[in-house]
Amino acid sequence: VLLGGTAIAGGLTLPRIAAAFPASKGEELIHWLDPPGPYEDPTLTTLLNWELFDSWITPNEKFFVAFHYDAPAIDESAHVLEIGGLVSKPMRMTMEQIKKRPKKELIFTLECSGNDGFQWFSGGVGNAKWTGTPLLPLLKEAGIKPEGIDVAFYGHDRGPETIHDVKVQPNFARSMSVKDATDPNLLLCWEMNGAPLSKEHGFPLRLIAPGWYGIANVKWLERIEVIDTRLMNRFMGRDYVTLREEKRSDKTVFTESSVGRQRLKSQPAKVTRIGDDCRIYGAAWGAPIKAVEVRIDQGPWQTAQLDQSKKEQSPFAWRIWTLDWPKAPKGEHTIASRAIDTKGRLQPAMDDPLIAGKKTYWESNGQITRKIKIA
Ligand SMILES: Nc1nc2c(c(=O)[nH]1)N[C@H]1C(S)=C(S)[C@@H](COP(=O)(O)O)O[C@H]1N2
Ligand SMILES: [Mo]
Repeated sequence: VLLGGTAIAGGLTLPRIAAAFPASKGEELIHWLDPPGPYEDPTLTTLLNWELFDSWITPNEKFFVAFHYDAPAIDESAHVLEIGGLVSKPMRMTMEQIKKRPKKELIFTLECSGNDGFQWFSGGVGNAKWTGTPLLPLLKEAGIKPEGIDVAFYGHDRGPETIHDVKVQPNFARSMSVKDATDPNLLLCWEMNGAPLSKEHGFPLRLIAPGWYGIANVKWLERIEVIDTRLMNRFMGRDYVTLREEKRSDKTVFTESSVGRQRLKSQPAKVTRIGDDCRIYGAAWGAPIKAVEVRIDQGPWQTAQLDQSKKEQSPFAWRIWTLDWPKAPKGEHTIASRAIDTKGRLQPAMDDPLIAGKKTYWESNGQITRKIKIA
């Protein structure tokens, strides 16, 4: 019996599903043969364990944390957000004033741009409901002057940097063009999944920039400054730079671009079984998802089933997918996935020039292949 392209007959033990979670009764996890290695970076913590992936929303205590200097302890009652630089009306706002503004909720899958750039770095991604107030009306009140071309967002955190032999202690900062910074989806956020932001996730205030890699989502936000050049600090122009070798007719050129917008990606999260029937679970994000395809060993690309639960879909959130694998043969197998967005673009293969020619570890959105053994 073929139902919507998935072979599900009465004899199979895994029930057909509209929503991936919760698990069906009796489903057992099969561990991957290639788990990520132990963390090698103390500034990245709580990475998501994909084998335990069981909810669309990532609970706060399972949401990865990334920082570059430290996580400052900020007194909310003393915290002030400044909006300055090339604006007609510079502003200073207390948290109390900010929280009185119109509230907006948004579900956004935030991924660290280094995620999957190293064998040990997996699970630097999570999906949360962020609550705050839209940035755009504030920028309109402040009035960006016509000569402003970039909007810089400064965090409270700072640390030592050496730039051309000069030792300084700059604050963390990122910027966006005026066009990108005035996108109505940007939020000044103080709640994550209904709870106040934790110290690690940016208490008392952070920027949430849906559609952008983690780095753009400035935590411990204390100053927004409109400038007439582009901010070219460590997080825009030095460290967070993707270097690619590319072909231009008969020449090879090197391109260096600032890490910015999220890229289309998918991840095979885990495999479960009931008897001989297996189910592969995963997530896809980085762009509105049209489809996900899964390849077992060297077989054909099969269309995965996207989670149909209406409550678990949102334009900036990941989409959960499953592929049923009835009567999975015993032995070792590889499982790969690729996402296709609503514009028809395909997540690149590892040998696609975009990925193969990439020299730095940022923006590793190539197709991920995992290994498993069915006993
Ligand atoms: N002020 C500040 N904001 C920051 C960072 C930082 O070091 N300082 N790290 C960025 C990076 S690299 C990522 S991936 C995200 C991680 O957000 P999370 O810790 O809430 O998951 O925060 C971003 N915002
Ligand atoms: Mo990151």
